[in-house]
Amino acid sequence: MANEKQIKELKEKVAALVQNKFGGDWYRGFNFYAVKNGGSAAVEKEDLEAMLEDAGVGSWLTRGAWADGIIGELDKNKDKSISWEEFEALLQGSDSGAKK
Ligand SMILES: [Ca+2]
Repeated sequence: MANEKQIKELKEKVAALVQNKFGGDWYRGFNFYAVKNGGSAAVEKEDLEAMLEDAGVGSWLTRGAWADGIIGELDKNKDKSISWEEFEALLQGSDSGAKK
């Protein structure tokens, strides 16, 4: 998908969103978006696009591609949505996570 720099930017922006909107609680943030469309316990493409929009990632033109790329990276069981367990992998990657 995206290159290292873009992924770093993505993580920083999403981390800032979680910090500002959910007091740094990733699980709460995840659930907020997971139930947004349709109410499943997983984040689907639409939910992810809403999250990216709130985080200020990409534009209306590029956000769909971002969402596809992120789902491609994180969706281990290939059900086209991201469970909390799958999402956690993003937080544990290299230098991201709850710290800023
Ligand atoms: Ca999945």
